[in-house]
Amino acid sequence: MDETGDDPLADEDVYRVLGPDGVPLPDAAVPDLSDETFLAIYRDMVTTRRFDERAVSLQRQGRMGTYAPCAGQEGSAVGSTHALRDRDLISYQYREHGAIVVRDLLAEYLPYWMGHESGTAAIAEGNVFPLNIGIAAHLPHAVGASWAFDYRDEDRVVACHFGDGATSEGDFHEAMNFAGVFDTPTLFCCHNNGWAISVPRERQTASATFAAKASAYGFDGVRVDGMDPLASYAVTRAAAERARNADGEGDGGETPSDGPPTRPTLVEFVEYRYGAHTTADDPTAYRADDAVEPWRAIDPIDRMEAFLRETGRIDDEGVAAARDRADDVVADAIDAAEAVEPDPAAMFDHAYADLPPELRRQRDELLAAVEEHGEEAFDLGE
Ligand SMILES: Cc1ncc(C[n+]2csc(CCOP(=O)(O)OP(=O)(O)O)c2C)c(N)n1
Ligand SMILES: [Mg+2]
Repeated sequence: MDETGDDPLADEDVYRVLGPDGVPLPDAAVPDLSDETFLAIYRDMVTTRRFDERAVSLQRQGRMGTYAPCAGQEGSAVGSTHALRDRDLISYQYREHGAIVVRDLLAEYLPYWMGHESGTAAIAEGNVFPLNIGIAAHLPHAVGASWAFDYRDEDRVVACHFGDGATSEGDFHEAMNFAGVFDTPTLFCCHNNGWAISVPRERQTASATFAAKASAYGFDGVRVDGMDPLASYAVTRAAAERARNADGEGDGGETPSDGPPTRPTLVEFVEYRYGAHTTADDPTAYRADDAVEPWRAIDPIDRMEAFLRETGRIDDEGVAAARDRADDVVADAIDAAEAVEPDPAAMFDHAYADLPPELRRQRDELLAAVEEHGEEAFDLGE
């Protein structure tokens, strides 16, 4: 499919549950979920969208650093995370904020984007690895973590999120190969949003699809509409079941699998990034303004809302309540993040167990200057 083209629904090999108008497609298997779970998926997407709007605004006001917007990609992040168990581990790139919303970790996470290391430590408590900016560098670690779960006979899987651009990195291929050979319980969640900054999907790979790459490593690849939260849920759920240790006995991680069914899966979420790559990017430099419109027409939140209305699960009041709730959750997270008192010396804390002499010198110099001039002089307090 031409993901940057006019018709996002043209490809028939993409798994979907909801049509563009939110009505389930003929013969679609709507996941058998409770009303509460359907509503939670909707609410979490609404909260993710609100978070995204506020985060961009905070950056523009100088209250936050560079930020990677996720509008358009809520369906895949939220739908897939609802398909996991709480003890399953999430490892992600930097745009799948919806996973954090589902895990209810916004307040803990936001400080990261404001430059505080505490943001990454806290989310680990919720089984989320720190986000990763070095493209694809987290994939071998995610496979290693899933291998460890298998080795210890823990019934846990790892959902590892990354972009289409990440598939061109060596780390992607090393991780995929290892996962295939050792049958690790890994879900490779590739977010094909059409772009890697200014590089379009057509320049990223000559493969027909990203999902097709899985066959080179001996396991399944599947394409799913990432702007359809229910399809994203269903595909991730099936992949997670395939990854789980069905007989409760790990293979000890020492021997390659002795045949099908293989356990890892590569899931290609076909979707689109509505906004800029980051707040430091200007997409008008490389893509037409109206390229986004066909994708907005299949917006994940609109489709889910239409589905919930159609099936009598939500009405105007319920929609207003979800939006009010999102405003509150995000406002509380921002208040909490802005209340964090940064310790200027903490920036030296996390790279080395023993600080090298030159960094020790810089740390001492900083502390002496803060002592002499006060924190206000460095704009560290507010
Ligand atoms: C190893 C490495 N090389 C280059 C970069 C610069 N960089 C940051 S984001 C990005 C594009 C990644 O695209 P994709 O994986 O499709 O993710 P998306 O941003 O579209 O979500 C690049 C090349 C980086 N962060 N790390
Ligand atoms: Mg991309």
